[in-house]
Amino acid sequence: MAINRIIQTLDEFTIQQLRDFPQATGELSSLLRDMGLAAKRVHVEVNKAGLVDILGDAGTMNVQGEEVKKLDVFANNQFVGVLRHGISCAGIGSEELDDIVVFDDEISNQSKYVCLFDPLDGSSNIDVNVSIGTIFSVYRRVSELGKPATAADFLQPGNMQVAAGYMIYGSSTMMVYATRRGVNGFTLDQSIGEFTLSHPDIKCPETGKFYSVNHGNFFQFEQAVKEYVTGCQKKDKTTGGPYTQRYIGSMVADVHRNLIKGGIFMYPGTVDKPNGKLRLLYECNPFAFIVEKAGGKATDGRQRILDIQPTEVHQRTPFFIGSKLMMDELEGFMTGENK
Ligand code: P6P
Repeated sequence: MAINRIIQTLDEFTIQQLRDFPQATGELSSLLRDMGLAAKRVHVEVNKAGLVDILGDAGTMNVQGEEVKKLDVFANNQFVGVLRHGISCAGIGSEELDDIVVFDDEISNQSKYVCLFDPLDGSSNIDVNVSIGTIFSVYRRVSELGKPATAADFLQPGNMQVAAGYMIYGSSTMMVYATRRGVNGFTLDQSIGEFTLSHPDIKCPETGKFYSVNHGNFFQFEQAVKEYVTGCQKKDKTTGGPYTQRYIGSMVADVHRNLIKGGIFMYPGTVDKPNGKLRLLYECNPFAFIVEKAGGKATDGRQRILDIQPTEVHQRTPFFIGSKLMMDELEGFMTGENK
């Protein structure tokens, strides 16, 4: 029996979206395709990383006589490059760069969007072959088209995102992104070099069995967080515990698993780092947008992540994200109801 399996590539999918929204200019679709192109280039290098001895370590020359860059610098250059030379982005903010980069050329100044990204999150895991990822966030500019982008374009609350996504470079390479129309996942088919739709209309299960947190920080958490984390480990009327603890130490891998299978990921504030470790603009906001579009929730422990008004590009926030019912359980502890 012939298998009628229509393989839709990322390009075909984004163009199809345009057919459904004739009034769209195509700039956002073009930006998403640009991100996919950069991700394919990063995929190639990340998958060679285990062969560093052949390529030479970062800072040395490879067989082509090119300087071998640290992979996160390489990844950053790929994403900056495709966006700078595209038609859809007026500027970027990156975890790798101290300040925003305004492209300020005639075409870019006419572009409607700006983009923030962490080009290679978890890169310290590369040399032990743990999945890593790219995380990105897209905003419509608030500054005047035709002129250079401004800082205000980048310091918008997460609820103003028009799209957000991530790539995970793991057992397979995937690109998952959300727009106001929902969340879709694409897996890189290396036989044709294209991202193909593999996870249409992703929904986060209302509850799950996984809780993800770095237990090494437990005694630094505030009391309510300690009580919730303890509640995750036992049969307790206030949680659906005992849950299974899964924490890879690579945010994209941990959040991706919990998005698909259900669960909660936490990076709480600690005594040493009251605002936690994770960055609001290019780590927490994108994932909060994606998980909320999939039916989950994301807070800083007290307020919705997407409602936080940013004040600077690299600011950090405590971060709790995942299945709705598990997030509601946590909220019960944070408000004192689940005493
Ligand atoms: P810790 C990776 O360095 C990262 O930014 C996230 O990907 C990950 O979730 C977190 O840090 C892990 O931090 O302190 O638990 O090692």
